[in-house]
Parts: sequence; C-alpha cells; structure tokens
Amino acid sequence: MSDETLIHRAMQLLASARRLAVLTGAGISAESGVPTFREPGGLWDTAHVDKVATAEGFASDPPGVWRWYHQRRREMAVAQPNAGHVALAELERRIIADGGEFTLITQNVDGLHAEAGSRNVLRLHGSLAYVRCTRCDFGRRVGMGPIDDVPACPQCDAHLRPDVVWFGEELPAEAWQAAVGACERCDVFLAVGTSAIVQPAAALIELAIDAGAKAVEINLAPTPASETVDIALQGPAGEILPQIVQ
Ligand code: BV8
Ligand code: ZN
Repeated sequence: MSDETLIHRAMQLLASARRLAVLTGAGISAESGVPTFREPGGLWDTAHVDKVATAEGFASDPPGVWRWYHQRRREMAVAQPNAGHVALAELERRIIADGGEFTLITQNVDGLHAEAGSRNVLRLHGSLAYVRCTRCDFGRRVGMGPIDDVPACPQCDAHLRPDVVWFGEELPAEAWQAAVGACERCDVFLAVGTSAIVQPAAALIELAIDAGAKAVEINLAPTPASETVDIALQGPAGEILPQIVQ
C-alpha cells in the first residue's frame, strides 16, 4: 500500500477518534536535537546503562552520574519543540474541543510536550526538570537551567538525584494507572518514536490493541510493534505528524 494511502488512512482514523491515547519515545524529540538511546550514535553508545541509569550506579558515583545528566539537561535546555510536538498539541485541542478524550503518555524526560502546549501529559519516566532527595521526601522543580554539580538536599544534606525512573525502579503509580486506563478506553492508539523495547511502557501498545483500539505507529525504522499495529508509517515524526493531524 502506498505511503499516500497509509497517510490518508491514518488521517481518517485520527479524524474519527473520540478517545485517543498517544505513547511517545525519544524519537519524537530527535528532530529537536535531543539524542535517542538505542540508535547508532545514541546515548547507550557512550554510556553504560548500569552505571548512569540505575540507583546502584548513582550510589557508587554521584558526581559521574550527575555529569552525564548535566550534559543531557544542557541539551534539553536549548532544545525547542518540533513540528511533531506541536501537531500533537493541536490534535489534543481539536479532540477536546469536539468533546473527546486525549491522553499523551511519554517516556521522555525533556519536557518538550508541555513546552509545545500539550496539557494531559503522563510522564512515565519522570522529568529532568525535577530533582528529589535520595533519603527524605524532599523534591523540587529546578527547570533545565544550571544547578550545583552534585546538589545536596536542603532538608537532610543527602544527595539529590534527577527525578527520573531508573532501570529496576517502579514507575510513578498514578501516571502508570492513568496510562493503563487511557489505553483500555481508547478507540485509536498512536505510538510515536519509541523502539517499543522498554517495559512496562512498551506493553501499553498491546494493551490498547487487545482492548480493541485501532493502532498507528510512526517511526524511522521497524520496531517489535510494527507487525501488530494497523498502520505503520515509516519516516520522521516531525514530517508525518503534521500531515496526519491536518
Ligand atoms: C521496572 C529514564 C519493575 C531515565 C528510562 C520485562 C522484560 C525484560 C526486561 C524488563 C521487564 N520488565 C522490566 C524490565 C527491566 C527494564 C526494561 O524494560 N529493560 C529493557 C531494556 C529490556 N524496565 C525497567 O527497569 C523499568 N522498571 O520494570 O520496574 C521492576 C523492577 C525490577 C525488575 C522487574 C520489574 C523502568 C524502565 C524505565 C527506565 N528509565 N529513562 C533517563 O532518561 O535517563 S528508559 C529510557 O528508555 C528512556 O526513558 C526512553 O524513553 C526509554 C525507551 O526508549 P525510547 O524512548 O523508545 O528510545 P530509543 O532510543 O530506544 O528508540 C528511539 C526510537 O525512535 C527508535 O525506534 C528510532 O527508530 C525512532 N526515531 C528516531 N528518530 C526518529 C524516530 N522516530 C520518528 N521520528 C524520528 N525523527
Ligand atoms: Zn533529604
């Protein structure tokens, strides 16, 4: 089936959606200059996941882990939402205005969806605009601007950590429950720029399809989900999303 036809079918599906759930990954921010994880030249090419994205890795080298996150925060501080982020914010406004339901579920910690104007955003893996204490319940929004090299908790003086979900850690229960609910209710599901490998986020795709939703995937390359979705659109999200949202 030609790309035009697939694009047209995806447009019709989105136009008919009453309850839409969208799952995004690092690929939607790639065109904003934010590196992805698992692609050639991605973050995991130069950093070891166990060293920088686990609680154990942080405990054994807080300055080193913070150096890696400060670099990513600097990249995110200058990154701007791209046409893909903007199209999803527009789609949300349109569906809500028509009395429908829209839920944006992201694995990204860059805050670009909110910057693009998206409202109902569920952050499954946290945000690099927040820090929290490794010992007490202290937490604060710090934005993406510069902070201390190894920030200390103002309440108990323990190390502060990026308020993101590391491997082996549970996802924030409220966001996860809301995401599961949205995927069980949706009539159309959209996966954008995710390799569909990291669990439990990737399981949301199958959950939506099993619940009867029509599913669309947008990705530069095939993923484990490409065979299970109804429409798999291959190309840059920043180019395809504006086409199928109009
Ligand atoms: C947990 C935050 C309970 C930090 C991240 C079941 C089976 C196997 C393993 C597990 C399992 N259950 C749990 C696990 C373990 C693990 C896991 O899934 N491992 C994987 C690697 C197999 N999961 C966990 O540990 C989770 N916690 O399960 O707790 C528990 C506890 C203990 C034991 C069992 C259960 C926590 C997972 C969250 C980890 N934190 N990030 C930070 O960002 O620093 S995950 C990290 O990967 C990012 O958040 C990212 O969002 C996420 C997924 O990656 P993607 O976003 O998909 O990015 P990726 O680079 O992979 O792909 C980019 C895609 O975009 C590509 O497909 C590319 O083609 C495409 N693309 C590129 N450019 C474009 C594009 N597409 C369109 N347009 C473009 N322009
Ligand atoms: Zn503290």
